[in-house]
Amino acid sequence: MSQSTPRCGEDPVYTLDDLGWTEEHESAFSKYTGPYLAGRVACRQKTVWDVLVDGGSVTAGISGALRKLGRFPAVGDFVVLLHQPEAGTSMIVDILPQKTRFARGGEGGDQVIAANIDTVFIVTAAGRDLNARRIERYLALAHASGARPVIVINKSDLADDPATLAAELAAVSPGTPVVPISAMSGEGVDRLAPYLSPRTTVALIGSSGVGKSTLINRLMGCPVQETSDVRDYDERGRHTTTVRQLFVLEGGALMIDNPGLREVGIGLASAGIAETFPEILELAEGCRFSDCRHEEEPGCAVQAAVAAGTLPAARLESFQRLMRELAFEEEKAEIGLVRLEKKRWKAIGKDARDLWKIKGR
Ligand SMILES: Nc1nc2c(ncn2[C@@H]2O[C@H](COP(=O)(O)OP(=O)(O)OP(=O)(O)O)[C@@H](O)[C@H]2O)c(=O)[nH]1
Ligand SMILES: [Mg+2]
Ligand SMILES: [Zn+2]
Repeated sequence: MSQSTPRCGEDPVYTLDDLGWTEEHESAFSKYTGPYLAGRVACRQKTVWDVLVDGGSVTAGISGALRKLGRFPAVGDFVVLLHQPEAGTSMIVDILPQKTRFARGGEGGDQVIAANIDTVFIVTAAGRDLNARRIERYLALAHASGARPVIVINKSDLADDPATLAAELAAVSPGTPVVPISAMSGEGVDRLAPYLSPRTTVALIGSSGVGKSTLINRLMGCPVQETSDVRDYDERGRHTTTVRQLFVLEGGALMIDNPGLREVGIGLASAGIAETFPEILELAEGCRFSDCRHEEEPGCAVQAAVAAGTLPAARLESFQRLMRELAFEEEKAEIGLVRLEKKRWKAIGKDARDLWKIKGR
């Protein structure tokens, strides 16, 4: 038994029903007879999955067949486990049909990063984070996933007039609920109740530092997630949460905390960079190396623009600072994704527009 989904006090004990199991899952699972268990993925750590099962949780690997097919279970997936208690191990052998999925594009096609989400809380914070264009992109992502979006304006305690902020955002997203709250003080959090009925799954997305984990802690009724303060000089977060994880809230809803920006956010972050530094990305098309970091590489068109005085050096510095923060050890891979994700966002944006047309907006 693992400690994957902590709850204050005793170890959690849930039934499959508590975890959102439905008749569809039951019928898909009915073909398995023998030493099989059903469960829901709470957390993935590279090659090991924490799976909540009836009455506890297990840590499991995946079968060679799934691996070969590139079918890696995502947080929120309902899975079939081959339970081998004598060996003390469990192995995921199947993924049950998904109701919704969050995916990001990649060379090998879509990679599912979270599954079976009913509602997405797009969490933003009063202050610097609040950005209508970013929210539009999060909305497009939510629409593409099949989940229903709700915009949560956190840190409303810091706003002079939270109602005006809410009205502004309501204007960019007709039809999407906008709920100002303070996760810290608890003010307004009860207005989230309509989206938190037992057994429904909510995912939190939003930039680092907006208070996603603080909200989880409040809704859990005790601290399960680490949080840390934002940086004074630009109000950005410190990427405190590093793995995606599903929690069962006090009220019975299931909630997935996500790392801000850096992971779910690869796409979001990259799109944010594309939006914030369009002239640098355009210049970068002229660099000799496609993974040019615009430092000391030969044939760098961005450095050339700085030298020619057409690009302020300070712009390049802030671009590089942001890229360094995003990149960590996966630096090159992630920078390579910028272009890829830019394309993908265009595609998602189009899908979302089509959707809105269908709905007559
Ligand atoms: N004033 C105020 N501060 C808040 C509120 N909610 C969270 N914070 C603070 O914002 C900071 C960041 O909160 P986190 O919960 O760690 O943010 P996060 O979105 O989980 O960030 P990552 O895990 O890095 O993605 C912490 O210092 C919190 O105390 C709020 O409602 N009001
Ligand atoms: Mg967090
Ligand atoms: Zn360059």
